[in-house]
Amino acid sequence: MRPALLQTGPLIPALEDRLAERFEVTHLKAQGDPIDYLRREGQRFVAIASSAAIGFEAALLPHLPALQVVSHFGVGLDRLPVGELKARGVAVSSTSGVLDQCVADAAWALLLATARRVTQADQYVRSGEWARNGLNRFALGRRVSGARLGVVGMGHIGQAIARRADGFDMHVAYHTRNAVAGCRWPHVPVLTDLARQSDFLVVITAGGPATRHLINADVLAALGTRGFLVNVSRGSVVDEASLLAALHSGGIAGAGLDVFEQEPAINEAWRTAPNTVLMPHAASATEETRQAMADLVVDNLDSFFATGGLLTPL
Ligand code: 8YV
Repeated sequence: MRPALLQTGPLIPALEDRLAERFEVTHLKAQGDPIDYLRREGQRFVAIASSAAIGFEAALLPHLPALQVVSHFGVGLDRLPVGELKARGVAVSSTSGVLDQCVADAAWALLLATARRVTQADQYVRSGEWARNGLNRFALGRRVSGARLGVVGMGHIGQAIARRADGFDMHVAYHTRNAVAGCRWPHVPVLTDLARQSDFLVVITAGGPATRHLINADVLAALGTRGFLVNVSRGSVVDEASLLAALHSGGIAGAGLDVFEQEPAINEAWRTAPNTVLMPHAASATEETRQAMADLVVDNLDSFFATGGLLTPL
């Protein structure tokens, strides 16, 4: 009999197919109240396939006494009860390493699109305004090459974002709680100082309680009227009310956002927010990276059940 695996949210079809070849898969979301369901059936499950967007609550764990392994689709751990899983001796893997480059690319897509007003330019052409009024009515963008880039968070993705700035002859600095050993860019211990000295502030720090509203009104004021914010980390890291206020008042120049405090039903106010480019939490959503993530979720499970070890453990 195939081992029982609990899937906590939707995954890409290619991954669901491969899981179904190996496991007897149950979709938790289709079972009504999750605790009621797990009270009855939870003792069967030896594995979980979770995803960074959905995750699951620590309250499920007492009802999963046979759980041995969690293979997580994504790198964000803010919706995963990692401490409780470890305390129960459950092995946990993420898709660390395979999505860094595409998330870094997406940060740059947002940065460039925001500074050079790509979505507004597209609309200017499509609407016929260009033909009617020429280019003079199209508000000028801002120069990226040679500008100052501040990176908040300097893990693998932060470093991939910073490396790309070499091609734009930019001046890079970063903020983390502690300086990252061996990092070639200057560390700025106080976030408002980094914001003050940045034209573009890109946020790629972990989510969770420790970073909640790290980007607040003070940081946005320090970034200033000519500064742009890009967030490819977690919506919780940015105080959206302060960001919306700063965008409407011209307190900052613009923002490129892949993530929001509420997803996918984002605050309605974003629909009319000026100088913003929005993405649907899709920074890692390329064919290549999603395939690599899917493969790694399965390969981690295969490895665990063959050897007891994971390929990319937490
Ligand atoms: C996930 C992400 O792909 O890895 C993460 O933490 O946020 C994304 O890369 C997305 O959440 C799908 O679950």
